[in-house]
Formats: sequence, C-alpha cells, structure tokens
Amino acid sequence: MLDTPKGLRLHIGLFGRRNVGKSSLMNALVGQAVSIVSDTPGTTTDPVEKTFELAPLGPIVFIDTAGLDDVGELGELRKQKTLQALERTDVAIIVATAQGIGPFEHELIALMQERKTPFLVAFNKCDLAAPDEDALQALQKAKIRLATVSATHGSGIAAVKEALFHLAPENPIDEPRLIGDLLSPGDLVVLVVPIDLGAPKGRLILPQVQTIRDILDSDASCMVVKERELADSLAKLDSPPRMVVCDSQVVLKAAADTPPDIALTTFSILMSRFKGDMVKLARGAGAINALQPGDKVLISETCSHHSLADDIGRVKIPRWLRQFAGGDLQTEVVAGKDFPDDLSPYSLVVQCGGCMVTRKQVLHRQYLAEHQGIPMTNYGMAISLVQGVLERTLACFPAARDAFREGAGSGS
Ligand SMILES: Nc1nc2c(ncn2[C@@H]2O[C@H](COP(=O)(O)OP(=O)(O)OP(=O)(O)O)[C@@H](O)[C@H]2O)c(=O)[nH]1
Ligand SMILES: [Mg+2]
Repeated sequence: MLDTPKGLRLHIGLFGRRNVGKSSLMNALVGQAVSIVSDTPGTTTDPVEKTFELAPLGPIVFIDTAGLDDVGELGELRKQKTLQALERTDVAIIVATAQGIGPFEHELIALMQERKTPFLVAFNKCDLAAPDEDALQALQKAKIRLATVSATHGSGIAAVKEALFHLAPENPIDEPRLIGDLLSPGDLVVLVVPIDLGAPKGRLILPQVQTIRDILDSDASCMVVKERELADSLAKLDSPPRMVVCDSQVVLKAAADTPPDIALTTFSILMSRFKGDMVKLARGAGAINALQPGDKVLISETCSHHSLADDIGRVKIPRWLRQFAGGDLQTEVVAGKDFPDDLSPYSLVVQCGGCMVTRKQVLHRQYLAEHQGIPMTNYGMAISLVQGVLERTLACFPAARDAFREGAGSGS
C-alpha cells in the first residue's frame, strides 16, 4: 500500500522480433539485470512486468514481451500474450536492429497507429552496425520518433528516456478524478466500509484508500464508518455531509439510512468513472432490465484474488442477476488479464472496478464490447440496479444517469 499502485503507473511495453535485444534494452533503461538475456531466440516467453521509478517519468511499469515472430504452437500462444500486453501499454518501444525495418516492423507500427498507442522505434545493437540510412529517413519522413542505441554499451539510452517522456500522455495519472471534483474545500464525506469476511486483514482496499486520498487532496475531510453505524453517525453530525459513499454490497442499507437530500454513491461507481467510460457503462446497466432466463453473462474481474465462499463476482452478482431476471442465467467469470476477443455469446458484460489495472485497459474492454454491440456495465452499477437504487446512486452524475435511462428504455 505504500507503493504507487500498478493501475496508476505509466505502462511502457517493449515489442519486436526475437533476439533484437528487447530484454537488454529494458535492463539498460532501468540499470539492472531484471530480464533474462541470451542469444537464443525466444528467451522471454511470458510478458515480464517490472515496476520502477524512471526519471523523468516517475512511477512506471515496464512490460518486456516475447518476440512477436515466434513460431510453432507455443509461439502462437506467446504471440497472443504479447498482443494482450499491448492492451495495457500506454507507450510502446518497437525494438529493431541494423537490419532495419521489414514487413514485420511495419505491421507493428500499423498496429500502434491503429490503437493510437504512442511509440518510438529503437534501433538496437548499433555497436555492431549502423542502421540503414534509407530506413531511418523513411521513418523520419513519417514523423516517427527514433533512437539509435546499444543496450550492451549503454549508448543512446538517455535519448530513449527523453523520447518516452515526450510520448507519454500529458496526465496519465490525474485524469479524471476519483471524487475530488465533486467536492469543495471543507466538505465532509461519509465513507461506509463493511468489515466482513471479504475485507482483507488489517487494511482497507485500494478504492477506499484512493478515495480517502483524493478527499484529502481536495482539502475536504471524511469519516469512515461501518454500515451499522451509518444512521447513528449521520444523526450526530451538526450539518449534513456533502455526500455518502458506500461499498456496493451495503447500498440498500446505506440508501435507507441516508436522508434523500444527501447525495449517495458507491466506491464502485466512482471507480467506473476513474477507470473507464462511466456514461457508457451506465447505458450498459440499462440492459440488465432486458436479461432473460438462459442468457449468458460475462463477469470480468481484472485481478485474480482467492475467491471466498460468498465471492462478489462469482456468487453474489450472479445470484442477484438471476433473481432479477427471474430465472437461471449462465454466468462465466474471467479473471486477471484474460478477456475473450469474441463476446458474441454474451448478452451482457459486467466489469469489476478495475483498481488493479490502468484506465486504458478498462477502456479497451469497453471498446471491444461496444465494437461487437454487447452491453457492458460495472459491478457497482449492476448491484445498485438490482437493488433498485441506481437512479439514486447515479444522481450526482447526471450524464451517466441519463445514459442509464436511455439504455433501460431502449432495452439494449
Ligand atoms: N552487440 C550487441 N548485442 C546485444 C545488444 N543488445 C542485446 N544484445 C545481445 O542480443 C542477444 C539477444 O538479447 P535479448 O535482450 O535477450 O533479446 P530479446 O529481444 O529480449 O530476445 P527474446 O526474448 O528471445 O525475444 C543477447 O545475446 C544480447 O547480449 C547490443 O546493443 N549490442
Ligand atoms: Mg527477451
């Protein structure tokens, strides 16, 4: 909890053919032998992620990937993993060598351009041979950022860092706020945090910690209570709080105990805006109304925690959706980085808060769902909806509330 969470770090991915020196370049950039290097092609198999403080970029994650020209059946699997790594890449380094830019590198460049992922091309192993002049010129003409480096000699490394700095999105960390923009200095927010079996031992979970931090950053203050103490705590206050934020699982009780003139939302709904496109997720929530017994629902969790007996994604949400649909639903859970490319079997995707991943990763999943015309919402919205309080928990986000009404009305 003392480290910058991974989901808030800039993710830098290294891509290229096998043996071009991707791992060597990553090691040179961080000044440590993190990734294994050898002259055997295919040394890196699974993507290797390493967190660092890299001046002048600050907290980052490097993703060293397997060569994309890998062959055979295993090679195909590695390629898939590498392409998945691209989904969480904010800035890419395409590593090539003096042999220059072939169809393979052009394909990678096209892939970055298509996904609007900023990238540079690093010509490595310059100690062995200078890169082809024509290739350099062609890239310069296309206004593609270049660096010539030697990972083993350490030359050109500063230029790569400089390029990464310029390519990094302006404000990958602060945009948008979790809650701060809804508050004025001096406001009080009441946070409702159940301490049940699902609560990790001795600490709070990331969305709760991040909310507290953002409240403090806004010169506002907060009071943290369990659901049982909410009504009493509110009654003791001299003036009402600016808002109440509760864990989704106690939203029904929190809605009953919070006077209707006090704004109420959930941590998960705050996360839907922080880590995704809230308005589209709210529109997707409307599709829950149209669920029919027998429909297939995909529950997408971005971390892989141990599931508990009454796990939220595996047990509770499926149960609530089943009750709401009035019959059996087929629910499937994917965890971690796996997210199916083909969403056509599903009537709905329900995404978790995404606290462990970057905003870009959630947006990418939303993009995949939207592209295939599959409604997608998030945990908090789904829970509020099935408990009948989504209008209320979205009230402080009018655009999202309107989108929800639209989604519910169109039945899509
Ligand atoms: N001369 C020279 N050799 C280098 C340089 N960078 C890497 N190498 C060598 O090239 C070989 C491959 O380096 P890696 O860093 O393992 O390459 P990779 O792209 O990660 O390879 P895979 O993981 O197999 O895809 C190793 O023998 C390195 O020592 C460089 O700048 N100059
Ligand atoms: Mg490697």
